[in-house]
Amino acid sequence: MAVLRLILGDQLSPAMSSLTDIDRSEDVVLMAEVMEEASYVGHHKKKLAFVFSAMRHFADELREDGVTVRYVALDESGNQGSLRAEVSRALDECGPFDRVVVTKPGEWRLLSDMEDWANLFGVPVDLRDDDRFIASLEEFSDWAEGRKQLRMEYFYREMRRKTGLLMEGDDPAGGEWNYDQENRKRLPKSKQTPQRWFCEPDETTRDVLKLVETRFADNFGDLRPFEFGVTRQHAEAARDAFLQDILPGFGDYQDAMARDEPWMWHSILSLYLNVGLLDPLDLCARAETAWKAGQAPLNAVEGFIRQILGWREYVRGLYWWKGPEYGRSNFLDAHRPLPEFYWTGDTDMACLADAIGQTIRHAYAHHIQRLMISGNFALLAGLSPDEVNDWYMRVYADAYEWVELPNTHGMALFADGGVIASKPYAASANYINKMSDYCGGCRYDPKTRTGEDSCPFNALYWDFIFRNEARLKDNSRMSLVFRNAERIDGTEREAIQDRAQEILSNL
Ligand code: FAD
Ligand code: DLZ
Ligand code: SF4
Repeated sequence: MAVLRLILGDQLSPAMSSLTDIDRSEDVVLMAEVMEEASYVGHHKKKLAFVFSAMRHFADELREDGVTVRYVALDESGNQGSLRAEVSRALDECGPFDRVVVTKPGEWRLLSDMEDWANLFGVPVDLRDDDRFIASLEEFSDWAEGRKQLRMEYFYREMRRKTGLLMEGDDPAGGEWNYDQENRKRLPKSKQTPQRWFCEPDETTRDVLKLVETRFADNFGDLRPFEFGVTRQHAEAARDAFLQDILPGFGDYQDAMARDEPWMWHSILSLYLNVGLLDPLDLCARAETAWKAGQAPLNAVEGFIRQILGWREYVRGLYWWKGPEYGRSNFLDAHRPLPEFYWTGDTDMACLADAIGQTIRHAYAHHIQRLMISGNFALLAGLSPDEVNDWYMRVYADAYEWVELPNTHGMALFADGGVIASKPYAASANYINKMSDYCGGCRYDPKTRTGEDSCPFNALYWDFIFRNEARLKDNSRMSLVFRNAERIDGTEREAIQDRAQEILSNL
């Protein structure tokens, strides 16, 4: 008998486990734009347009391949508003079906809902593993089980061995596993950033833009200009342009930031990877080929592959391994509400204004901006992890909880007490000044920590260290910081704390 197969908005790949055994003569694929998914967080307008348009194009791709697709658009009359209710309606209206097949979603929220569907509908629901990742969840838990520390670097080495990527026999290519020391250059004044691949909206995207404009007018962010690709061909064109022109500089400027330079040498491919328009292993293999062909240096290619084969796989494994409780910890007891400028970019702090401004415009900030600007400020100011997680879920086009939560909760906020990071990524203006040109044009002085012109990151940094001494003192990686803190005499300490209080109360 026929099977109803549900495809979610971030499952846009013909190789989904839910499609492998499809019978084109009788099965139906259901895809539905629903308010529940569009509003469980208030997504950036560009993310909504990207997901809906990519879903519509993927439905066409399946139809061209002979698949029967039932596509429910958001503004279609009769839209039931949730995936659950749309599955129920499809069972009634297009059946009979002897079962529902779906690949597991990328969030605990939706997975626990789906686990009730068989009872609710009275038909078996086959929830299949998502095998678009390089490591299975079993492989991750086998690796993680019993370990005292879950450092990404060791997981990454396992992944290199498993895939053979950048390996010479049993050894890493070039003799080192990690070339990060070579990847910390500041952007020289004379250096031009490369041109990027962007795309004009087609008719389908134009319809979606009108829909988002009317139905989500109050959501965060600018909708236009809308320049993301929305099909597999687009994603592949963006990938090829990156591999050819930009990958060679990826390593050198991986940690650099510059005003009005949102992209630097980053790939802008996470949104395509996360919805299934690109395959992570294939992308890594293509980067390796570029190195073998002499088109990109090893430090760039290793750095890029590590982000995908290492970080992306690691955070996904960790999200599922730690369970739904992971996001509830608050190790640093941080409760301050998110300041208004996170929504508007309206602040005199030039680094934050730049990172948040481009987030509003592009639904994008690169990793160092997310970690060391908006994330670092949230950490130092003791912002509530719930509010910060919610912000990161709302503002980026690539945000899905399996990848957002470990990065924000664990890496940026240290709210998990050190599951992911061996110490908090706390930094003063010194780091930002070293890695960017932000401070040059800022109203604040990056060199001072007290006084009304002193950079807020400085007083907040030391206040963070003083305030969290009891929690962090036993961390051996913090010992140098605490030795430096001891050298700050009582009067100076008081002045720093007063300045921090002043900044915090003006937030
Ligand atoms: P590049 O710098 O070109 O990196 C190449 C690819 O590696 C990315 O496309 C991405 O797939 C992967 N990658 C790189 N770093 C990470 C990482 N730390 N974790 C997982 N994958 C990584 N990434 C998301 O995809 N979605 C999120 O919601 C998200 N939230 C984040 C929140 C915070 C606080 C931080 C610090 C990082 C977050 N990241 C998230 C990771 C990273 O910042 C983005 O993947 C990256 O900025 C996307 O831009 P890009 O494609 O140009 O990446
Ligand atoms: C992100 C998103 C949005 C905005 N809308 C839809 C939708 O209308 N229908 C759908 O099937 N999926 C959507 N998605 C993606 C889901 O939210 C995503 O599958 C889950 O969060 C699990 O990762
Ligand atoms: Fe940011 Fe401080 Fe530098 Fe201004 S001085 S750009 S606030 S780090």
